[in-house]
Amino acid sequence: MTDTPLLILGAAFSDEERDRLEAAHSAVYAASHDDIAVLSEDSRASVKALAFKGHNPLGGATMDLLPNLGLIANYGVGYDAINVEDASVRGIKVTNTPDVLNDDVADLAVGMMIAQSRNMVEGDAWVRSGKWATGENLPLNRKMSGSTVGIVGLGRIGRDIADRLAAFKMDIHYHARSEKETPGWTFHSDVVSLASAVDYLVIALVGGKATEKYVSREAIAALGPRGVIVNISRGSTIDEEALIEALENNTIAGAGLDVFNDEPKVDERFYALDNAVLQPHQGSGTVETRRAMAELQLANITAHLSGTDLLTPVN
Ligand code: 8YV
Repeated sequence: MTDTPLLILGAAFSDEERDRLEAAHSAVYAASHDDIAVLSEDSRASVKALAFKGHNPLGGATMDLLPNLGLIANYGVGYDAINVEDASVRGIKVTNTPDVLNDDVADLAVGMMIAQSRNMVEGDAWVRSGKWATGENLPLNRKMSGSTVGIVGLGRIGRDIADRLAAFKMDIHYHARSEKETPGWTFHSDVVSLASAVDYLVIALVGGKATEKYVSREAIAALGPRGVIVNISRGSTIDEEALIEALENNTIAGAGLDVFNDEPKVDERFYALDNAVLQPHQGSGTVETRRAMAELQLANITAHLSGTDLLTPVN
């Protein structure tokens, strides 16, 4: 009888992350659903917990290969890749890694806003190309401090972004399911109204079906020619076709984007846009935070396997 209570699923795991999980629990690794399907019945039956990383969909068909699975521990706060409903009906718990990444994601959102407004990408190239040395100055750009920002989704990460921007003396507007206790900040019950009131629109929504194209073509149009869109959530939360068109036609001023539909195969039209700062979904990508996420994932797995309370359950 095999005794490998942990299945590590996802090619996204680094060697170090896999080693740490394997050092804590006897484990078997699979890059994908198909790799699980070819494991012996005995091996599949011994799996009680699954460590998941990545954005490939994980649904009931995979869960059904593992008859004794009790936990799916996600590496990441967003768990839109996991079909939680399928897990719940099978009595499988799901956990994620909230909070430990808020600072990094909020930092990157603000960093992209400044980089876009102050034309930092071109500024860097300007110095390196020697243009500055020959006396040519970078064209003047745009002041960010003191302007108006709209946060779409005032959850934990949205809140951390807003707190940072308040220190930049920005006028904070937001849209959320309900009005929050945030004196001085302006609530909007819909995204179009929010977009029409602000210079910067920062998307901090959860992913998944319910928020698909939540920032619509109409909202992008409402932002207007001085508008800058920043997205650190999921590519799916905005109408990407409308966003590309708006950036190409300069009907908005620019964007700072860490997430895309179909990433990492980013729509190639983005490559030509000099009004957009593009990042490779690296919001949580610091050594410190990725370590904290890995530790929280492992702590949930250990809790499940030792029969104690899960730290961060989502169902
Ligand atoms: C990913 C993220 O988890 O936490 C999230 O929701 O999007 C990221 O931190 C990370 O890219 C690993 O897949």
